This record gives sequence, C-alpha cells and structure tokens, in this order.
Amino acid sequence: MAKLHPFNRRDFLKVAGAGLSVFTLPALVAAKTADGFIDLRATKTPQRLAGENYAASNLWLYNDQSPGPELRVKQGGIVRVRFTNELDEPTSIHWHGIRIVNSMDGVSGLTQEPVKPGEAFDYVFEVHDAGTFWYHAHNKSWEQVARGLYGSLIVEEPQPLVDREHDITLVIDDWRLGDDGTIDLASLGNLGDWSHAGRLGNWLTVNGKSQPTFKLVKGETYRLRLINAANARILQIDPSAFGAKVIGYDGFLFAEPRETQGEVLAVTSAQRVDLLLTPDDASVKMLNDVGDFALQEISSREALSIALFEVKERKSTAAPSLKLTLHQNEIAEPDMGSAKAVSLNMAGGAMGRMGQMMYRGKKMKRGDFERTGQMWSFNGIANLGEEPLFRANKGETIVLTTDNQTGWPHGIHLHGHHFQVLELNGKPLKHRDWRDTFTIDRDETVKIAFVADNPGKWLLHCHMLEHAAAGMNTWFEVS
Ligand SMILES: [Cu+2]
Repeated sequence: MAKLHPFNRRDFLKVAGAGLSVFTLPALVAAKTADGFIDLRATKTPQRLAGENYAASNLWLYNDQSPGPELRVKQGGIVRVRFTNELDEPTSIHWHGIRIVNSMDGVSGLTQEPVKPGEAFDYVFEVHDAGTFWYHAHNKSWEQVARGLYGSLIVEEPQPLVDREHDITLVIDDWRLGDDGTIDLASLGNLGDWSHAGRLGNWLTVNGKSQPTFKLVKGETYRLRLINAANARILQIDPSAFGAKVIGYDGFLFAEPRETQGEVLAVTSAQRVDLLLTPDDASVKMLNDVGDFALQEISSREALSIALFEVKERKSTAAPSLKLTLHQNEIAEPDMGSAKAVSLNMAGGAMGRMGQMMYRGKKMKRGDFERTGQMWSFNGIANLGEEPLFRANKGETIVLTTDNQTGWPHGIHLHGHHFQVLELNGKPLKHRDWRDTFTIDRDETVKIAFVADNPGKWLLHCHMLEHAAAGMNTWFEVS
C-alpha cells in the first residue's frame, strides 16, 4: 500500500507550527432558499491543501468548503436540499447509508439522470434512522469524490447521547498531491490504480485540514464520528490506544459500548465508526505530560497522527451528565427460515483470476482493459448488466454470500438498506452488526443478510471508487 505521509515533512512541520493547529468547526448550516431548502451547490473552488507555501488545488466542493457543510437533521425529519450544479460536467448526490426512497438515492444512470451543468435538482427525503451518514457525488465518483465532493450528514437521535459541543465529526480523506503540492489531476483515471488498490493519496486531512487539533476537557465524554471519505484507502486505527470505546458502525449504534483492547479496526472507504471517549489519565496513551493524545493511522510501520487532541483540566466542578443508553434504530430482522440465497463471486484485477468476463453483453478479450477500463467482475460480469443480480419481493430476506477471488481487499456497499454481517469464512461472528458497507479481504467469504423492504432498483458495488469504475458494480431490484 502506498505510504501515507505528510506531503513534505519539513514543510509540514512549518505549517503545523504556524498556527493551523487550532481547529474550528466547519460551517454547520448552509444557507436556505426562500422556500426552505438547503442551498447546496457543487462548485469549482481553488483551495490550498499542502499549506501556504503551495499553490491552490483545483478542487470541486460543495458550497466552496472541504468537506461540504455538515447537514444535521433530527431523526424522522425531512431533508430538503436544492442542489445546483456549477461544474462543467453532470453530477448527482448520493446520501450514503440513508434508507432512502429510491428516486432520491442519487445514483446517476440508475435512480436519476445526472444533473447537468447549470441545472438544479431538489432532493427531498425522510430520514428514518439516526446516525452518522455522509453525502457524496455519484457520477464519475472516482474523479468527483477525489476532487472533494463530499460532506457529513448527521441524523440526531431524539435524545442525543452528548450535547453538540461534545459531538465531533471527523471527515477523513487522503489526497494525492503532486510534487508541486497541488492535487495530482494527471493521475486521475490511471488504470494502474483502477486495477490495483485504487487511488491512494499521500496527504491526509480531517475536515479539510492536515492534523487538526481538537480541544477536549478532561473527564468529559465526547462522541467522535469518523467518516472515511477516501476513494480507496483502508484506515487502520486502534481506539483503545486513547481509551475510546466503539459504539457503532455505519450510523447504527451497538446495544452496548465495546472495548477493543488493542484490536486494530479497519475502516474501509465509506465506512463510519462512532467512538465514545472520556479523556482521563488512566486510559489514554499520552503524547506529552499534559495529557494530549492523537488518533493515529497505524497501517504502516510509522504511525501517522490523523488528528491531535489537546486535553485541558476542567474548570467547573461537575461534568455534563451522560445518558448512556445507545439509541437503537428500528430495522426488520432477517427471517433466515425463508431467505433467498444469492452468491456474489468477485474476480479480476491485477494479480487476480480474471476468468471469463462479460462487459455490455460481450466477452472481454486480451487488450480490452486498456480500451474499456473494465477489469473487475461480479459473477463474471463487469459493471451494470441488463439483468439485476437478483430480484426480491418487498419484505423478502436476502442472504448474500460474497467470495473474494481477487488479490485485493474491497469494501462492498449496499444501497437503500442496512444489512447484518453474519459470517466470515463460514464462521459466525460474535456480533451481528448492522452496516451499509462491509470489508472483504482477498480469499475471504462474507455472508450478510437483510430484509429487502425498500422498493426500487439499487446499486451494490465496491466503494473503492476505481474498482467500481472498472467493473465492481451490480444492481438488484425490490418490487
Ligand atoms: Cu474493490
């Protein structure tokens, strides 16, 4: 895996010492239109990524912000977004993890026509589940997301776990910067990335900043919402290193907080992890003697700090009280007795078994990859076929067994539904967590189950966006 590092250590340190360290929350509220819609625009925005000594990158952002404005809504509320496309190419917005009405899912070419340059589209949908979600472009995602078209979507519980001041979203991205410190646009669409691990970056940001510092108060409890917005990078973290407990994945909270005790947590592209953290002397691996600590990415030998946390002594005597009941979203349990079994064989990619592969009804031949960009397949078919992977009647339980015969890990995202992860390599998992994206390593088999209760045509794809572009896409229909 390409090494993730500050773009240039010396410059990085200069930047870090120059006062970028105090983090301010991104703008929380986007402007509203006269008729009550959130005004969200895809904009072409020059922005510096590597620091003041480098030129601005040509980014595509929502409302000129990286990440886009955080959208917040109460559970059961209605999201109303008037989206205007100010880019020179079509785009659409997917509301990742929301069990949404199909026509609002934002998948160009499947659930809507992409929004043309200069045109607008109203997204209106109810949010049934509370949790940590996000939104991002879903047309040519491999380029549009890489250039910055994403933001967080937080659905608040009726009684939030912590107050707003203790509720911190961290939208994490890895950008690929060139030698000049600007986003490497020339490598977008590089077929080497498409056939290998996807586009991995070399510059890590949280909420658009490199290694921001969050100020915490000792003894108070915080909720951290981690969102992996990277095109393809799997982030590896150890929440127990700073005393955090894991309370949920992909927006759905567990019944109880979980201690991970040194276990490495893989957070694949598009996945979210919610953590609960009470900084105190006993549990946190300190960075210094005043109790500061870091959230670190530990996939390479040299751990890299994603974000820093500065811990201050509490001034008042009482810490805010904490309601420790974790909110449970209502979701139908799979009925295993009457389930429909579906299998999904993943093949292709560099160093993998290609087998026989069909693309747009034709057998792929040697040399076709360079021409079509297609080299990954689900059940022998690259990209969306005429026929769905399966059809389900509304309310039917689907058990999907995925077998990864490629040489690479993947993160598979199911649209419109959350599922339970049942088994890994034939062994039942200790926790049947609800997710919308699951990780599958090479030679692994993962079994998931869900009730197909949301009518429409839905995408099922690898969320490593280059893999999706190069074939790892299919669809299913619920009627
Ligand atoms: Cu993949």
